[in-house]
Amino acid sequence: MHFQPATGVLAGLPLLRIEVAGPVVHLRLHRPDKRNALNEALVRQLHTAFVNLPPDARAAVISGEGAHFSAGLDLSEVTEQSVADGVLHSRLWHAAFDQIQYAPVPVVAALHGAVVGGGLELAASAHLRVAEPSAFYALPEGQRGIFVGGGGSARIPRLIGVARMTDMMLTGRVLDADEGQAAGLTHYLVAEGRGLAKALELAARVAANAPLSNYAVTQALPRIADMAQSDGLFVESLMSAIAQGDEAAKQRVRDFLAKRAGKVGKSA
Ligand code: 1HE
Repeated sequence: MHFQPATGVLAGLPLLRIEVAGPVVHLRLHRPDKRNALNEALVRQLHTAFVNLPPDARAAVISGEGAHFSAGLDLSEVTEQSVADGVLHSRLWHAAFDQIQYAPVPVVAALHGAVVGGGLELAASAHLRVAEPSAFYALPEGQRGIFVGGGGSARIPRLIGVARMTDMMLTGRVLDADEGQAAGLTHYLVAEGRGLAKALELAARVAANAPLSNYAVTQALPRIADMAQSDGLFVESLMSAIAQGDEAAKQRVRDFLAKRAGKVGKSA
């Protein structure tokens, strides 16, 4: 894949390095001296980036520069915060991470080193997670006297369950990359140094799907899972009919019937 620096709004976000290769956008957290700790500026820049993805983007990858994905909340910014500021600060994170979860395109996170606190909340807002063996996961909020504020209480239990998250927060338990994979935090565990390449490969594969079908998976699927079954089944029927009615779906089905498309497990 041949990456070029992003242009326009995406080029003016100094705490992110954003590059584009065809339909894939790669956003790299770029605060390695602070272990990609998420200060307010970086959270705002993530929001701006995901609001302004190029119209022809079909998938995005988030990674972290340096030895760690992210050390979470920038603790230097919280010491003097009032209660009211704290609520607004958390809502800012929610806006940014919602923009990732509900982005127009699927998002893959490439994880290595520390994926802790708000860093894990950020990773949980992506749709696919790839880890290297150096990755470790923790929620040190309990030890710091605070609580998750970046959507973690809503998203992380949906990945690993309330019981595991309770353990991580009460005891400070750190999961290594194998434990994170077994618990369901990550989808893929690859060799050290291969995480970004795997994430980009997955993004390219996802980008080749029909966009509306991807949109249904990332937007409708988690919402249906939150609904009562009869409501979910009705929404499924609507989403399915909408996706099926799209020309991209019709063309793909015609291609399969004409033996121009790959069989399951094989490319065309
Ligand atoms: C930071 C932060 C940070 C590093 N805020 N400055 N997150 C945490 O509790 C994790 C705290 N960080 C660590 O445990 C370690 O830094 C790491 C295990 C991630 C990495 O260790 P290491 O040895 O590679 O780096 P370091 O020497 O600890 O840190 C390098 C610099 O980054 C140093 O600054 P310097 O000016 O002395 O060079 C650190 O102070 C700085 N740094 N992490 C601020 N987090 C929306 S609610 C979310 C709530 C949370 O995320 S709570 C979890 C917070």
